[in-house]
Amino acid sequence: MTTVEKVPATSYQQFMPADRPVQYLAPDGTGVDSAARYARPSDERLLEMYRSMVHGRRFDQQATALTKQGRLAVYPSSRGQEACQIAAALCLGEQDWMFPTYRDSMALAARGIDQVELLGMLAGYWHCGYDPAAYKVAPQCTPLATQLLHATGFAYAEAKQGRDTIALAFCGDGATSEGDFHEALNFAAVFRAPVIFLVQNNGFAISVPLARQSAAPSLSHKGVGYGIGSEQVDGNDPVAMMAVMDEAVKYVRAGKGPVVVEAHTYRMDAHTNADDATRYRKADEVEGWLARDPLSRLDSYLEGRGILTDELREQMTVSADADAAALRAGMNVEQDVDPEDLFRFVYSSPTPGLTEQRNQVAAEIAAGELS
Ligand SMILES: Cc1ncc(C[n+]2csc(CCOP(=O)(O)OP(=O)(O)O)c2C)c(N)n1
Repeated sequence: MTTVEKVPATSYQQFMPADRPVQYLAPDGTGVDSAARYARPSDERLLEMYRSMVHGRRFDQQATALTKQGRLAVYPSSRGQEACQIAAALCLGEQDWMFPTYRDSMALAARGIDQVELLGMLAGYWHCGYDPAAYKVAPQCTPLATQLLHATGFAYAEAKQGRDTIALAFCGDGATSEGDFHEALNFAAVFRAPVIFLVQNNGFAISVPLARQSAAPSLSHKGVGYGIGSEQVDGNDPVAMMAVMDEAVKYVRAGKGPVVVEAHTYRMDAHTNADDATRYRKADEVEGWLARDPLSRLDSYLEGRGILTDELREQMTVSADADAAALRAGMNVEQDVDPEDLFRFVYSSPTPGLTEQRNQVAAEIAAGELS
Protein backbone atom coordinates (compact mmCIF):
# COMPACT_ATOMS: atom_id res chain seq x y z
CA MET A 1 0.00 0.00 0.00
CA THR A 2 1.37 3.40 -0.88
CA THR A 3 1.08 6.35 1.46
CA VAL A 4 0.60 9.93 0.49
CA GLU A 5 3.09 12.29 2.04
CA LYS A 6 1.33 14.70 4.38
CA VAL A 7 1.37 18.32 3.29
CA PRO A 8 1.89 20.72 6.23
CA ALA A 9 -1.33 22.58 7.00
CA THR A 10 0.34 25.97 6.77
CA SER A 11 1.44 25.44 3.17
CA TYR A 12 -1.85 26.63 1.77
CA GLN A 13 -3.17 28.56 4.76
CA GLN A 14 -0.62 31.30 4.20
CA PHE A 15 -2.39 32.05 0.91
CA MET A 16 -5.91 32.05 2.31
CA PRO A 17 -8.09 35.16 2.12
CA ALA A 18 -10.02 36.42 5.15
CA ASP A 19 -13.32 34.61 5.84
CA ARG A 20 -15.21 37.82 5.18
CA PRO A 21 -14.20 40.78 3.04
CA VAL A 22 -11.82 43.09 4.95
CA GLN A 23 -13.74 46.14 6.11
CA TYR A 24 -12.72 49.22 8.10
CA LEU A 25 -15.77 51.44 7.57
CA ALA A 26 -19.46 50.67 7.96
CA PRO A 27 -21.73 51.95 5.16
CA ASP A 28 -22.53 55.06 7.23
CA GLY A 29 -18.84 55.94 7.43
CA THR A 30 -18.34 54.97 11.07
CA GLY A 31 -15.34 52.80 11.90
CA VAL A 32 -16.02 49.10 12.35
CA ASP A 33 -14.18 46.77 14.66
CA SER A 34 -11.94 45.12 12.11
CA ALA A 35 -9.35 42.46 12.70
CA ALA A 36 -6.99 45.22 11.50
CA ARG A 37 -4.83 42.81 9.55
CA TYR A 38 -3.39 45.74 7.67
CA ALA A 39 -2.12 49.19 8.55
CA ARG A 40 -4.73 51.95 8.29
CA PRO A 41 -3.68 54.61 5.74
CA SER A 42 -2.93 58.10 7.05
CA ASP A 43 -5.60 60.81 7.06
CA GLU A 44 -3.60 62.77 4.48
CA ARG A 45 -3.68 59.89 2.01
CA LEU A 46 -7.37 59.27 2.64
CA LEU A 47 -8.13 62.93 1.96
CA GLU A 48 -6.09 62.68 -1.25
CA MET A 49 -8.10 59.60 -2.20
CA TYR A 50 -11.34 61.45 -1.48
CA ARG A 51 -10.23 64.31 -3.76
CA SER A 52 -9.40 61.84 -6.51
CA MET A 53 -12.73 60.05 -6.05
CA VAL A 54 -14.66 63.33 -6.38
CA HIS A 55 -12.77 64.02 -9.62
CA GLY A 56 -13.22 60.42 -10.79
CA ARG A 57 -16.97 60.44 -10.32
CA ARG A 58 -17.32 63.78 -12.09
CA PHE A 59 -15.18 62.48 -14.96
CA ASP A 60 -17.34 59.35 -15.22
CA GLN A 61 -20.53 61.42 -15.26
CA GLN A 62 -19.10 63.67 -17.98
CA ALA A 63 -18.00 60.72 -20.11
CA THR A 64 -21.52 59.24 -19.87
CA ALA A 65 -22.96 62.60 -20.98
CA LEU A 66 -20.55 62.64 -23.94
CA THR A 67 -22.09 59.39 -25.24
CA LYS A 68 -25.49 61.12 -25.28
CA GLN A 69 -24.00 63.97 -27.28
CA GLY A 70 -22.58 61.53 -29.83
CA ARG A 71 -19.00 62.37 -28.91
CA LEU A 72 -18.18 58.89 -27.63
CA ALA A 73 -19.23 55.70 -29.41
CA VAL A 74 -19.62 53.92 -26.09
CA TYR A 75 -18.65 54.37 -22.43
CA PRO A 76 -18.62 51.71 -19.71
CA SER A 77 -19.34 53.61 -16.52
CA SER A 78 -17.70 52.56 -13.28
CA ARG A 79 -19.77 54.73 -10.95
CA GLY A 80 -19.72 52.90 -7.61
CA GLN A 81 -16.25 51.40 -8.23
CA GLU A 82 -14.32 54.56 -7.33
CA ALA A 83 -12.73 53.13 -4.18
CA CYS A 84 -11.39 50.06 -6.02
CA GLN A 85 -9.94 51.92 -8.94
CA ILE A 86 -8.56 54.95 -7.17
CA ALA A 87 -7.02 53.11 -4.23
CA ALA A 88 -5.31 50.84 -6.77
CA ALA A 89 -3.95 53.75 -8.79
CA LEU A 90 -2.76 55.70 -5.74
CA CYS A 91 -0.93 52.78 -4.15
CA LEU A 92 1.40 52.27 -7.10
CA GLY A 93 4.83 53.83 -7.49
CA GLU A 94 5.76 55.96 -10.48
CA GLN A 95 7.80 53.14 -11.98
CA ASP A 96 4.92 50.64 -11.86
CA TRP A 97 2.59 49.77 -14.72
CA MET A 98 -1.16 49.32 -14.95
CA PHE A 99 -2.91 46.88 -17.32
CA PRO A 100 -6.53 48.03 -17.39
CA THR A 101 -9.82 46.99 -19.02
CA TYR A 102 -12.41 49.14 -20.75
CA ARG A 103 -14.06 49.74 -17.31
CA ASP A 104 -11.05 51.25 -15.55
CA SER A 105 -11.04 54.81 -16.91
CA MET A 106 -11.29 56.34 -13.44
CA ALA A 107 -8.09 54.57 -12.41
CA LEU A 108 -6.42 55.96 -15.50
CA ALA A 109 -7.63 59.48 -14.76
CA ALA A 110 -6.29 59.10 -11.21
CA ARG A 111 -2.95 58.07 -12.69
CA GLY A 112 -2.86 61.50 -14.38
CA ILE A 113 -3.62 60.60 -17.99
CA ASP A 114 -4.89 63.59 -19.94
CA GLN A 115 -8.66 63.08 -20.01
CA VAL A 116 -9.15 63.95 -23.69
CA GLU A 117 -6.40 61.49 -24.63
CA LEU A 118 -7.93 58.93 -22.28
CA LEU A 119 -11.24 58.99 -24.16
CA GLY A 120 -9.59 59.02 -27.60
CA MET A 121 -10.15 55.32 -28.19
CA LEU A 122 -13.82 55.44 -27.21
CA ALA A 123 -14.30 58.46 -29.46
CA GLY A 124 -12.86 56.38 -32.29
CA TYR A 125 -9.85 58.62 -32.86
CA TRP A 126 -7.12 56.08 -32.41
CA HIS A 127 -6.24 52.58 -31.19
CA CYS A 128 -5.24 54.01 -27.80
CA GLY A 129 -5.60 57.72 -27.29
CA TYR A 130 -2.72 58.11 -24.81
CA ASP A 131 0.93 57.14 -24.93
CA PRO A 132 1.25 53.96 -22.81
CA ALA A 133 4.99 54.44 -22.25
CA ALA A 134 4.58 58.02 -21.04
CA TYR A 135 2.03 57.09 -18.38
CA LYS A 136 3.13 53.50 -17.79
CA VAL A 137 -0.39 52.35 -18.53
CA ALA A 138 -1.04 49.67 -21.17
CA PRO A 139 -3.95 50.19 -23.59
CA GLN A 140 -7.39 49.37 -22.16
CA CYS A 141 -8.27 45.81 -23.22
CA THR A 142 -11.74 44.81 -24.35
CA PRO A 143 -11.02 41.11 -25.07
CA LEU A 144 -11.59 39.79 -21.54
CA ALA A 145 -8.57 38.76 -19.43
CA THR A 146 -5.98 39.23 -22.18
CA GLN A 147 -4.44 42.08 -20.17
CA LEU A 148 -3.68 39.61 -17.34
CA LEU A 149 -1.27 37.73 -19.59
CA HIS A 150 0.28 40.97 -20.82
CA ALA A 151 0.80 42.09 -17.22
CA THR A 152 2.28 38.77 -16.18
CA GLY A 153 4.75 38.61 -19.07
CA PHE A 154 5.69 42.23 -18.58
CA ALA A 155 6.22 41.89 -14.82
CA TYR A 156 8.26 38.73 -15.30
CA ALA A 157 10.49 40.43 -17.88
CA GLU A 158 10.98 43.48 -15.65
CA ALA A 159 12.01 41.28 -12.71
CA LYS A 160 14.39 39.33 -14.92
CA GLN A 161 16.10 42.58 -15.83
CA GLY A 162 16.44 43.46 -12.17
CA ARG A 163 14.01 46.37 -12.24
CA ASP A 164 11.88 47.29 -9.26
CA THR A 165 8.63 47.39 -11.25
CA ILE A 166 5.34 45.79 -10.37
CA ALA A 167 2.35 45.33 -12.66
CA LEU A 168 -1.24 45.88 -11.57
CA ALA A 169 -3.75 44.02 -13.73
CA PHE A 170 -7.46 44.77 -13.47
CA CYS A 171 -10.30 42.44 -14.37
CA GLY A 172 -13.95 41.82 -13.58
CA ASP A 173 -15.73 38.83 -12.03
CA GLY A 174 -16.75 37.50 -15.45
CA ALA A 175 -13.17 37.54 -16.68
CA THR A 176 -12.17 35.06 -13.95
CA SER A 177 -13.98 32.38 -16.02
CA GLU A 178 -11.68 32.98 -18.98
CA GLY A 179 -8.82 30.57 -19.69
CA ASP A 180 -6.44 33.53 -19.88
CA PHE A 181 -7.15 34.35 -16.22
CA HIS A 182 -6.03 30.87 -15.15
CA GLU A 183 -3.00 30.80 -17.41
CA ALA A 184 -1.86 34.18 -16.15
CA LEU A 185 -2.24 33.17 -12.50
CA ASN A 186 -0.44 29.89 -13.00
CA PHE A 187 2.52 31.40 -14.83
CA ALA A 188 2.79 34.30 -12.41
CA ALA A 189 2.79 31.96 -9.41
CA VAL A 190 5.31 29.47 -10.79
CA PHE A 191 7.71 32.18 -11.97
CA ARG A 192 6.98 34.61 -9.10
CA ALA A 193 6.09 37.44 -11.43
CA PRO A 194 5.57 40.69 -9.47
CA VAL A 195 1.95 41.24 -10.46
CA ILE A 196 -1.22 42.13 -8.56
CA PHE A 197 -4.45 40.75 -10.01
CA LEU A 198 -7.25 43.07 -8.87
CA VAL A 199 -10.64 41.47 -9.49
CA GLN A 200 -13.43 43.99 -9.25
CA ASN A 201 -16.38 41.76 -8.52
CA ASN A 202 -19.29 44.03 -9.41
CA GLY A 203 -21.78 41.17 -9.38
CA PHE A 204 -22.43 40.92 -13.12
CA ALA A 205 -20.79 40.06 -16.41
CA ILE A 206 -23.17 42.22 -18.45
CA SER A 207 -26.44 40.46 -17.50
CA VAL A 208 -24.94 37.25 -16.08
CA PRO A 209 -24.96 37.25 -12.25
CA LEU A 210 -22.01 35.89 -10.30
CA ALA A 211 -23.93 32.78 -9.18
CA ARG A 212 -24.16 31.67 -12.85
CA GLN A 213 -20.47 32.35 -13.30
CA SER A 214 -18.66 30.75 -10.37
CA ALA A 215 -19.26 28.26 -7.55
CA ALA A 216 -16.03 29.20 -5.75
CA PRO A 217 -16.44 30.34 -2.09
CA SER A 218 -15.10 33.71 -3.30
CA LEU A 219 -13.18 34.78 -6.37
CA SER A 220 -10.14 35.43 -4.18
CA HIS A 221 -10.08 31.70 -3.41
CA LYS A 222 -9.25 31.10 -7.07
CA GLY A 223 -5.74 32.36 -6.30
CA VAL A 224 -5.20 29.79 -3.53
CA GLY A 225 -5.13 26.79 -5.85
CA TYR A 226 -2.32 28.39 -7.79
CA GLY A 227 -0.29 29.12 -4.66
CA ILE A 228 -0.96 32.85 -4.76
CA GLY A 229 -1.44 34.98 -1.66
CA SER A 230 -5.07 36.11 -1.90
CA GLU A 231 -7.37 38.52 -0.11
CA GLN A 232 -10.94 39.74 -0.34
CA VAL A 233 -12.00 43.22 0.60
CA ASP A 234 -15.10 45.40 0.72
CA GLY A 235 -14.51 47.32 -2.51
CA ASN A 236 -16.88 50.09 -1.47
CA ASP A 237 -14.85 50.79 1.67
CA PRO A 238 -12.10 53.21 0.59
CA VAL A 239 -10.08 52.77 3.80
CA ALA A 240 -10.05 48.98 3.53
CA MET A 241 -9.28 49.15 -0.20
CA MET A 242 -6.25 51.35 0.36
CA ALA A 243 -5.04 49.29 3.34
CA VAL A 244 -5.24 46.03 1.36
CA MET A 245 -3.70 47.47 -1.81
CA ASP A 246 -0.83 48.99 0.21
CA GLU A 247 -0.09 45.57 1.65
CA ALA A 248 -0.39 43.88 -1.75
CA VAL A 249 2.11 46.34 -3.25
CA LYS A 250 4.51 45.78 -0.35
CA TYR A 251 4.26 41.97 -0.65
CA VAL A 252 4.75 41.88 -4.40
CA ARG A 253 7.58 44.42 -4.37
CA ALA A 254 9.38 42.35 -1.74
CA GLY A 255 9.60 39.53 -4.32
CA LYS A 256 7.19 37.19 -2.52
CA GLY A 257 5.25 36.49 -5.75
CA PRO A 258 1.91 37.65 -7.15
CA VAL A 259 -1.24 38.55 -5.21
CA VAL A 260 -4.94 38.22 -6.02
CA VAL A 261 -7.23 40.84 -4.48
CA GLU A 262 -10.98 40.46 -4.90
CA ALA A 263 -12.88 43.71 -4.29
CA HIS A 264 -16.60 43.23 -3.66
CA THR A 265 -18.35 46.13 -5.33
CA TYR A 266 -21.21 47.04 -7.65
CA ARG A 267 -21.55 48.97 -10.86
CA MET A 268 -24.31 51.44 -10.23
CA ASP A 269 -25.03 52.06 -13.90
CA ALA A 270 -25.67 49.73 -16.81
CA HIS A 271 -22.84 47.71 -18.40
CA THR A 272 -22.44 50.51 -20.96
CA ASN A 273 -24.71 53.20 -22.36
CA ALA A 274 -25.86 50.55 -24.88
CA ASP A 275 -27.25 48.28 -22.14
CA ASP A 276 -30.53 48.35 -20.17
CA ALA A 277 -29.76 47.02 -16.68
CA THR A 278 -33.42 47.10 -15.58
CA ARG A 279 -33.90 43.95 -17.69
CA TYR A 280 -31.77 41.85 -15.35
CA ARG A 281 -31.55 43.55 -11.94
CA LYS A 282 -34.12 44.82 -9.51
CA ALA A 283 -34.42 48.40 -8.33
CA ASP A 284 -34.19 47.41 -4.65
CA GLU A 285 -30.85 45.70 -5.28
CA VAL A 286 -29.49 48.89 -6.79
CA GLU A 287 -30.95 50.92 -3.90
CA GLY A 288 -29.17 48.64 -1.42
CA TRP A 289 -25.84 49.32 -3.09
CA LEU A 290 -26.48 53.05 -3.36
CA ALA A 291 -26.63 53.02 0.44
CA ARG A 292 -23.10 51.58 0.43
CA ASP A 293 -21.76 54.29 -1.86
CA PRO A 294 -17.96 54.55 -1.43
CA LEU A 295 -17.80 58.30 -1.90
CA SER A 296 -20.37 59.21 0.73
CA ARG A 297 -18.85 56.60 3.05
CA LEU A 298 -15.44 58.26 2.95
CA ASP A 299 -17.06 61.70 3.08
CA SER A 300 -18.83 60.87 6.37
CA TYR A 301 -15.72 59.29 7.82
CA LEU A 302 -13.43 62.22 7.02
CA GLU A 303 -16.04 64.74 8.15
CA GLY A 304 -16.41 62.85 11.43
CA ARG A 305 -12.67 63.13 11.96
CA GLY A 306 -12.81 66.87 11.32
CA ILE A 307 -10.60 66.55 8.22
CA LEU A 308 -13.14 67.28 5.52
CA THR A 309 -14.76 70.70 5.83
CA ASP A 310 -17.52 72.32 3.75
CA GLU A 311 -14.93 74.67 2.30
CA LEU A 312 -12.63 71.85 1.17
CA ARG A 313 -15.56 69.90 -0.24
CA GLU A 314 -16.66 72.94 -2.22
CA GLN A 315 -13.13 73.52 -3.56
CA MET A 316 -12.93 69.93 -4.76
CA THR A 317 -16.32 70.12 -6.46
CA VAL A 318 -15.37 73.34 -8.24
CA SER A 319 -12.08 71.86 -9.40
CA ALA A 320 -13.78 68.63 -10.62
CA ASP A 321 -16.35 70.73 -12.53
CA ALA A 322 -13.53 72.71 -14.14
CA ASP A 323 -11.87 69.46 -15.28
CA ALA A 324 -15.19 68.28 -16.70
CA ALA A 325 -15.64 71.57 -18.58
CA ALA A 326 -12.14 71.23 -20.04
CA LEU A 327 -12.93 67.64 -21.05
CA ARG A 328 -16.17 68.76 -22.75
CA ALA A 329 -14.36 71.51 -24.62
CA GLY A 330 -11.54 69.15 -25.64
CA MET A 331 -13.93 66.49 -26.89
CA ASN A 332 -15.85 69.07 -28.91
CA VAL A 333 -12.78 69.78 -31.03
CA GLU A 334 -12.88 67.58 -34.11
CA GLN A 335 -9.63 65.69 -34.48
CA ASP A 336 -8.09 64.95 -37.83
CA VAL A 337 -8.09 61.20 -38.24
CA ASP A 338 -6.62 59.16 -41.04
CA PRO A 339 -8.79 56.06 -41.63
CA GLU A 340 -5.65 54.24 -42.80
CA ASP A 341 -4.47 54.35 -39.18
CA LEU A 342 -7.01 51.61 -38.50
CA PHE A 343 -4.78 49.25 -40.45
CA ARG A 344 -1.35 50.60 -39.59
CA PHE A 345 0.54 49.22 -36.60
CA VAL A 346 -1.61 46.07 -36.39
CA TYR A 347 1.13 43.79 -37.75
CA SER A 348 4.68 44.73 -38.74
CA SER A 349 3.93 43.05 -42.09
CA PRO A 350 0.23 43.37 -42.89
CA THR A 351 -1.64 40.15 -43.63
CA PRO A 352 -3.30 39.76 -47.04
CA GLY A 353 -6.74 40.08 -45.39
CA LEU A 354 -5.79 43.34 -43.71
CA THR A 355 -4.36 44.73 -46.93
CA GLU A 356 -7.58 43.85 -48.73
CA GLN A 357 -9.66 45.64 -46.09
CA ARG A 358 -7.39 48.69 -46.22
CA ASN A 359 -7.70 48.85 -50.00
CA GLN A 360 -11.46 48.52 -49.80
CA VAL A 361 -11.77 51.41 -47.32
CA ALA A 362 -9.41 53.54 -49.44
CA ALA A 363 -11.52 52.83 -52.52
CA GLU A 364 -14.76 53.69 -50.73
CA ILE A 365 -13.28 56.95 -49.49
CA ALA A 366 -12.01 57.80 -52.99
CA ALA A 367 -15.49 57.10 -54.36
CA GLY A 368 -17.00 59.41 -51.71
CA GLU A 369 -18.93 56.56 -50.09
CA LEU A 370 -17.46 57.26 -46.64
CA SER A 371 -16.87 60.66 -45.16
C1 LIG B 1 -12.96 37.15 -24.75
C2 LIG B 1 -14.25 37.93 -24.65
N1 LIG B 1 -15.42 37.29 -24.58
C3 LIG B 1 -16.58 37.99 -24.51
C4 LIG B 1 -16.58 39.36 -24.52
C5 LIG B 1 -17.87 40.13 -24.45
N2 LIG B 1 -17.98 40.83 -23.17
C6 LIG B 1 -17.67 42.13 -23.04
S1 LIG B 1 -17.82 42.68 -21.50
C7 LIG B 1 -18.33 41.18 -20.94
C8 LIG B 1 -18.66 40.96 -19.49
C9 LIG B 1 -17.46 41.13 -18.63
O1 LIG B 1 -17.81 41.07 -17.28
P1 LIG B 1 -16.76 41.27 -16.13
O2 LIG B 1 -15.50 40.54 -16.43
O3 LIG B 1 -17.43 40.93 -14.86
O4 LIG B 1 -16.39 42.82 -16.18
P2 LIG B 1 -17.31 44.12 -16.03
O5 LIG B 1 -17.77 44.46 -17.42
O6 LIG B 1 -18.44 43.80 -15.11
O7 LIG B 1 -16.41 45.16 -15.50
C10 LIG B 1 -18.39 40.25 -21.99
C11 LIG B 1 -18.82 38.85 -21.86
C12 LIG B 1 -15.31 39.99 -24.61
N3 LIG B 1 -15.20 41.32 -24.59
N4 LIG B 1 -14.17 39.27 -24.66
